[in-house]
Amino acid sequence: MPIASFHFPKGFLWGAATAAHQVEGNNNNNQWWAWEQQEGYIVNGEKSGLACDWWGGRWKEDFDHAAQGGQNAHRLSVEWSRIQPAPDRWDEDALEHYRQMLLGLRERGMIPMVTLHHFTDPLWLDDFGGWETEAVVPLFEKFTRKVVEALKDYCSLWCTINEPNIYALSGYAAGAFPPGKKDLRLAMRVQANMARGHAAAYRAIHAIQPEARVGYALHYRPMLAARPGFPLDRLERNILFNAINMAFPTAISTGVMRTPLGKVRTPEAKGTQDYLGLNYYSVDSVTFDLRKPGELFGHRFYPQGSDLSDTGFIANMPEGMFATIKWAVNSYPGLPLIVTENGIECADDHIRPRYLAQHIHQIWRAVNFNWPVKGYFHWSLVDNFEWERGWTQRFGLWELNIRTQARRKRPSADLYAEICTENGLSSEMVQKYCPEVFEKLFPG
Ligand code: IFM
Repeated sequence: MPIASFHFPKGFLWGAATAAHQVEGNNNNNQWWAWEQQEGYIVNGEKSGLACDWWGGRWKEDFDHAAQGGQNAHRLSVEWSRIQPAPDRWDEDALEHYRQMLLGLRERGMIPMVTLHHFTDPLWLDDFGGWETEAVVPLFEKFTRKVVEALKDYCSLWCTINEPNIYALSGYAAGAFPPGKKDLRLAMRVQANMARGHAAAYRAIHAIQPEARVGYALHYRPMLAARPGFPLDRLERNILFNAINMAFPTAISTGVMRTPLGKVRTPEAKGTQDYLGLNYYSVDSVTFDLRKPGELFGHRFYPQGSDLSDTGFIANMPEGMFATIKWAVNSYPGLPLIVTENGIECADDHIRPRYLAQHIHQIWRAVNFNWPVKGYFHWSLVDNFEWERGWTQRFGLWELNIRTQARRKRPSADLYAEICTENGLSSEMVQKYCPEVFEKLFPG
């Protein structure tokens, strides 16, 4: 058996990612909570409820687990509706709560990365149109200023908006997220306003904290034409690829958002990124499908025989991680990259160890080309509320019993702890946790 290891550069960030609404519990003043109370939107009618009870203090236990597992960073988000419960009111206690959490990370030797917007909006914002109008831009900037002033002593790594493409497309084109609209033109307008909000936040953060590093997290989906010899599949692949992956990044890099419905000017957004956050999960196969006008005539699926997660939501396709990083390097030469999310849902942990090892291996390949990947945040630290899929998806390194709030460590948590502690992945680890992929990673 070869004895080898894939080492990462000194100072590489190893952590997990979480989001306020998914872990805090009782976040009852935002649009997602309201959506959950209505019938028919969430699988099995499930609700976020107490979530992982972080607001009740259980973040301490979870941060202990992360720190004991060798993680040196953690990505979390703050909840706008807690901090600004009404347009004319700030909740200083909520800000103090977040200060304690960031201090808690620092005390445990972990660098905080704070996301300002992760899918949720205060109800008051939602009431007058959320991100549908440009009026949101100064409001988001004001919120950002308040948060950064309050937390700047503990955090200098900021993510303005998580997955603006998913927020806009799921809420305004597919209708699976609130407000459940199906209007592609509106989805593009929402994304443009998010680019403007991001730009305003970027400048506000730098004005308060010149040394800050500010970016956003893009959900990037590599795509393949299902039948490469069939021109309509190739065309469709390009249409969906551009619609899903490219609108927001073009707004930020060029100041012009390129969408399937035309261009939108966002000049203020040009150049507003100090790093790019990449959320990578899987690769889609695409066919042209006349029956799907609402999805721009495209059907996305995983090919037969894919290594699928419990509910088929994610296929283990590690080469897509390398492709994602390569796309970012080619698109934005020299821009630092952070893998801000990557993970798989699996309650009994039979697939996660190989998913983890194979994806870390692909990141190592990228790092070996001297590509500037600075960190990796696993989604997620502990099972949490998975939006329209409720509690049916278990993404945690740690299992959560929703009824008792008890946590139980999955074997993947031990594997990830060894990776974080060693700053690399070794053949012994693969042999111990996922021998089934040993030959793939260490060909004899
Ligand atoms: O849980 C989500 C997260 O909120 C955003 N990125 C994808 C994750 C898994 O679906």
